[in-house]
Formats: sequence, structure tokens, C-alpha cells
Amino acid sequence: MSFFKRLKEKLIGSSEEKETVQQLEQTQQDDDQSPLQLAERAELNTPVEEQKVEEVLPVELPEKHEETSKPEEVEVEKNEIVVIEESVEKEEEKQPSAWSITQKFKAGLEKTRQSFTSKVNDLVARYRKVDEDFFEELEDVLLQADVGVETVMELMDKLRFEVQRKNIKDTNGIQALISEKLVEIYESGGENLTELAIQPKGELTVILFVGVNGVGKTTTIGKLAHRLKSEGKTVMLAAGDTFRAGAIEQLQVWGERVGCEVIAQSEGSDPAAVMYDAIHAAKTRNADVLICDTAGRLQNKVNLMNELEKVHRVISREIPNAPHEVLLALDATTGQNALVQAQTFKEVTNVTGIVLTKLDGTAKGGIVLAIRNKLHIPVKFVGLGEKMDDLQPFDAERYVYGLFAEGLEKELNEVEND
Ligand SMILES: Nc1nc2c(ncn2[C@@H]2O[C@H](COP(=O)(O)OP(=O)(O)O)[C@@H](O)[C@H]2O)c(=O)[nH]1
Ligand SMILES: [Mg+2]
Repeated sequence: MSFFKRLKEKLIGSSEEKETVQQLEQTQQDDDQSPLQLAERAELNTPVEEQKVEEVLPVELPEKHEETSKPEEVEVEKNEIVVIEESVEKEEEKQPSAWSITQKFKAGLEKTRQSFTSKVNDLVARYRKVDEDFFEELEDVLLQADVGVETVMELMDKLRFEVQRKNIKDTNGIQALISEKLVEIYESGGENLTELAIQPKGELTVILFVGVNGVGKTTTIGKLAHRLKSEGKTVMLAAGDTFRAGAIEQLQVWGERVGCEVIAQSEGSDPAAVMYDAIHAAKTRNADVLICDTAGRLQNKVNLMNELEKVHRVISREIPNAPHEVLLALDATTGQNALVQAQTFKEVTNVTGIVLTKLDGTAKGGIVLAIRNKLHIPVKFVGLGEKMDDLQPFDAERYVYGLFAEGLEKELNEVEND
């Protein structure tokens, strides 16, 4: 299957969304909107199916569709457990569509796209023809987006080869070519496992979060708990950051929002003791997943190592192969510094996956590629905003679409719909 066909199927999804696209195309045969635009409109209009398509199509719709549901804003009282359960059941029924997830990547990568695409567009306009000077400037643009030297070099080699092989002369299709090669590079970088090591039903899965202060651990734990709950799992949280003032309360607030029990002790207590308590509580309540927060003191590597080792030891004494995941949260806005942090944590603990937070807050979203290339640890999730459903499993195709959305549409529209 060609890259663009695969990309398109992935972005739009293959089932109902596609049908909606085709229906819309039939009703509007003389309409010159692209299937992608139609899909976008279809997505936006899903809740009002009866609405006349003709009336909707010519209107420019804003991209604020996330606002259609805001479950996180429902304040939940502790004594309303029944209500929480009901709302979660409802959420289970309406899983987000492929296209709405694609739109999250597009929105989350807006800053990167704006800075990156405008530079690439500018290059394309100035050069028109692909030559060595063009490649050199392109290299700079990619480096400025934090893609990382090795990845940029690999990409440039691939582009040069492809340009020669296909005898490409003009710069117009270059965004499409870059996209294709970036996905290729990402996928060749090792296993593309975004799945969490969730244990079979009846067994407790323990997920440990590590990372320095402020990178977004607690927030991500809240979002992940929400995600796992909406898949029907019983989730509990362990307030292992007993160091930072307010950290326990912050996790408790998330627990209330999402509807998860939080196991906590007082500030300053031993994190390992919290883990011990939490595992026992989770086992007693037959929880499916326990997500553990930790403090991220990096001032002293020996302390960090000791603390994480102790936490780890206590967890695996209670459940032999736990923690099943050690997720390292890295803040995308810190750029190359994130790579340094990752290196340190890799040395002190067995990191099984990375959560790259705040991708929406940086114009240098190329850091995903650098992380992949340097660390060989899968980026399992990316944070695309501060809302509860802004945590998404990383997806190379959607990511690339987020980088080049406008530049790719022409290519994608030329792919046949079958
Ligand atoms: N824009 C944006 N902000 C985020 C994201 N993830 C976390 N944050 C914010 O980052 C700040 C620090 O997060 P926190 O969870 O307290 O970090 P921790 O110290 O590692 O636990 C908070 O203000 C969060 O709202 C994200 O994906 N996007
Ligand atoms: Mg925290």
C-alpha cells in the first residue's frame, strides 16, 4: 500500500467516517472541497446528523470542536460514586473517532507547524528547484525544530537519494517527501510499541511515573487514569510525591475529577511506604491498574537513585514482575535538556516508555524524533494540551500530519478512495 493511502486510512479511519465522507461527496458533487475537509466537517457535525449538509458545507467552521464535550469540568463530589460510574460507562460507549484523534495532533502541533511549515514554504517559494543550496537550508530549518543532528542527516541522505532516483526537479512535492521519509525513519528506529503492559484481567498492573519536577507527571497521571477508566478499568493512584508541597493534594484533585481512589500519607512521609499501602489497597479493592506518582528530585543523582530503587524494591516485593511500566515524563518545551534528563533516568531506573508532555507548548516539536533516535525508548504518549483527553498514544503518521497538515492535503486528496 502506498504511503499516502496508508496515511489517509490512518488519519480518517476506515469505517463510518469514510462512509460519511462518501455520502457528503455524493450530496455535493459539484463541491470542490477536499475529502479531508469534508471529513473534518463530517466530524464536526456528527452530533447533528439530520442537519442539511448543503447548509453546513459552505460555512467555514472553526476548529474548536474539542469543546463539544468537557467531562473534566464536571465537578464530582466524593459521595457521588454512583454518578461517576454512570458517566464513565457512557464514555466507554463513545470512543473518539480516528479523525478526532488526528485533529488533536493537528491542534497540538500547531506551534511547531506554524514555525516549521512557514519556513519550508518560504524555502520552496525561493528555490523552486531542488539543489544543494536548497538542501542545506532545509537542513537548518529541521535543526531549528529540534529534530536532532543524526535524524536530520539520515533524512537528508534519504531525500537526496529519492530526489535523484525519481528525478525530482521542483520543490513543490518536497513536504510530502519529507513526511514519508520521517515516518520511515521513525519506524526504523526500533519497535513502535505504544501499548502499555497491562496485565491479564484479575491481576494488578503497576505503572510508575518518574521525571523531574514540573514536567507534567501528576497531570499525565490524571489524564492516563481518565483514559484507562474510559476503557472500563478500575484505576487507583498512589501519591508518592511526598516531597513537594501541594503534590499530594494535586493528585487528590485529579482523583476526584477522574473518579479514582487516591492512596496518600502525609507530606514528608516515606514514598516507599505509600507504595506499600497503595499496593495492598489496590489488591483489596481488586483494582486493575495502580498508577504511582513520584518526586523528581534531580539535584542529587545518588538520592534520586536511592529513592527510586527503594520504591522499585517495595513494589516488586509485593508483585514480582512489577512495576510493569516505568514511564519517564519529559517536557517537550525544554528541548535538548529533555534528552539529558532522559539519560540520567535511564541510568538510575529501567525506563520502559516516555511520555512527552507539552508538545502543544513548543515550536520545536521535532524533539520527538531526536528522542527516538538518541534514546531508543518508545515514546508511548504525547501531551497535546492541558485537558483530560489531551493525552494520546504517540502515532508517527498523525504526528507527521500535524507537522505538514496543509502541505499534505493535496497529496492525500489525490489518493483514491476505495
Ligand atoms: N500545555 C500543556 N501543559 C501541560 C501538559 N502536561 C502538563 N502540563 C502542565 O505542566 C504543569 C506542571 O505539571 P505537573 O503535573 O504538576 O508536573 P509534575 O511536577 O511533573 O507532577 C501544569 O501546569 C500542567 O498543567 C501538556 O501536555 N500540555
Ligand atoms: Mg507532581
